[in-house]
Amino acid sequence: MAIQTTRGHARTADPTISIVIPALNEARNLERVLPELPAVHQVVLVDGGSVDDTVEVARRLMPAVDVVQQTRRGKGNALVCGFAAATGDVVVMFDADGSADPAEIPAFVDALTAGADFAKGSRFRPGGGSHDITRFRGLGNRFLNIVTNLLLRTRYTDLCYGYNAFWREVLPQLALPSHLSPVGAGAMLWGDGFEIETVLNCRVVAAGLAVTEVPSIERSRFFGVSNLNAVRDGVRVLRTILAERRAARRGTVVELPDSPAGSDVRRIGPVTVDHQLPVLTPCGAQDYADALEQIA
Ligand SMILES: Nc1nc2c(ncn2[C@@H]2O[C@H](COP(=O)(O)OP(=O)(O)O)[C@@H](O)[C@H]2O)c(=O)[nH]1
Ligand SMILES: [Mg+2]
Repeated sequence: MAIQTTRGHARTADPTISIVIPALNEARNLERVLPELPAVHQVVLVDGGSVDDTVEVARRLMPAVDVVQQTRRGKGNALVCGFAAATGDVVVMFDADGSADPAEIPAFVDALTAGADFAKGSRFRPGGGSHDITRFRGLGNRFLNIVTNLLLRTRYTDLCYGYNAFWREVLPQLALPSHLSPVGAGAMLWGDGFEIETVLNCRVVAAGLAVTEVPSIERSRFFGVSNLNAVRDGVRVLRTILAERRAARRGTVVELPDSPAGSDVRRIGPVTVDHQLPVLTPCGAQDYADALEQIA
């Protein structure tokens, strides 16, 4: 059955699904995570040059898995590489460490078939939660979330969360940094790091896409420790919000009425997306101070 979206596209009510899994040294976790996954059209594992058996474990447990080597550094670049390899109607962003519960995948897909372009996981909506986030990261996330909502006039409840799903056809509208763009050894482009989630959240709004938040309970990582550095990556996220807002302001922001009560869909657009975001240079306390000054 085809469902008609507000944008006029015919979308299937029974989409094929690509699960994209960024993984950096997650062999032990994949031993548990991969067997939990439902049967889907495609699973893409994006390896970040792991020095453990991440790739071997994935191939052994899931012979049909598509393994992709990322082209630069960082989770964002890994995801972009995975998106480029995805062939399903719907892409599900799925962490390799056990924190994403595969039982929630149908809720994300339901949100998309119900009309959303982007189904955004939220640990802070009723029904959501987290067994993984630290108090410090929780506070930082809340602060960044408030800044985003103020500057971009959004109503997100969980800015920095990696469990999301979207119709693959919206990817061109997000103008993510190409997986093919060359940079110097070890360098990163804007969006290559953990700020990718913020880039996505800002760009779906700038592109006027329909977003539905899906309550999600984040489980604890099974083994190992997070690759995220709360201060360094928090600063990257803050800089991202400011840059994305500058880009969005160059376009015309038209706020359309909210969707029917309860559906939690909001549209803002049309806004042009800035394709000229700078290469992200290393940043420290001074950048943080500068960024705060810009907000003030
Ligand atoms: N390929 C790849 N995966 C990464 C990279 N950084 C993080 N990941 C993966 O992204 C997911 C989330 O990372 P994690 O370290 O758990 O961060 P957290 O969930 O924000 O604490 C995990 O599956 C990681 O293995 C990277 O640079 N490359
Ligand atoms: Mg994690």
